[in-house]
Amino acid sequence: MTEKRDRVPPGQVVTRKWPVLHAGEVPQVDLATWTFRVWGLVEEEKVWTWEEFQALPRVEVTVDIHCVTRWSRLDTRFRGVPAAVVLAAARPRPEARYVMVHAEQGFTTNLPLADLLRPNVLLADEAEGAPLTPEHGWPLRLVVPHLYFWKSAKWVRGFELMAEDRPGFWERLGYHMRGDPWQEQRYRDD
Ligand SMILES: Nc1nc2c(c(=O)[nH]1)N[C@H]1C(S)=C(S)[C@@H](COP(=O)(O)O)O[C@H]1N2
Ligand SMILES: [Mo]
Repeated sequence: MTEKRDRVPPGQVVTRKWPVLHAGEVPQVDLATWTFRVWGLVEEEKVWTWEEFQALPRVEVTVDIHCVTRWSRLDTRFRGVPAAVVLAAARPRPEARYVMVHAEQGFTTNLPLADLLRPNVLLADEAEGAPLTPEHGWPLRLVVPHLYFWKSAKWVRGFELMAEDRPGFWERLGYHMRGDPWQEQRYRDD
C-alpha cells in the first residue's frame, strides 16, 4: 500500500471535506430531454438518452482528486460508465487525438484522447455511494483523476473528437492544455 503522503502531488494540501467549485450557476437539467453525444472525428456519431445511458456497463473506482487551487482529496469513490465505453461505441477515427468535453451552459475542457481512455476515467453519476448532488454535477460528470480536477467537467453532455488540440473554458483563461498534477502543469507556460 502506497503511503498517503506519496499520493499527494507537489504544492497540494489534503482536505477531508469535498469543496464545490465551478464557474456560474448550478444548471437546471431535465432528464426527459437530456442526451449524451459523441461526435466529430468518429466513424459513427452516437447519442444516448438518459434511459439508454443507464443500460451501459458500469464500474466503481476509488481515486484521489487534485484541484489546481491546491486541495487534494484522497479516496473518493465514484460509480459510472467508463469513458472508454462510449468512445468505443462511436469508434474514433485514426486522426482523432484530442477531445473537447462539452457540458451544460457552454462549459468546455480539452484533453488528449489517450487520457480519456484510461480505465479509471468515468462518466460518473454516483459518488461516495449516493447519486451525485446537483452541485457536484448531477446527473452526470466526468472524472479524470490523474489530471487536475478542472478537466472533470460537471453536468457533462458530450465528447467532440478532434485532430488538433483546442483550448476549453479554463484553458482559454490560461490553464494548462493537459494539467498533470504530478508535473504541476497548472498554467499554460508551466
Ligand atoms: N461544468 C463545469 N464543470 C466543472 C467546472 C465548471 O466550472 N463547470 N469547474 C471544474 C473545477 S475548476 C473543479 S476543481 C471541479 C470541482 O468539482 P467539485 O465541485 O465536485 O469539487 O469541477 C470542474 N468541473
Ligand atoms: Mo478547480
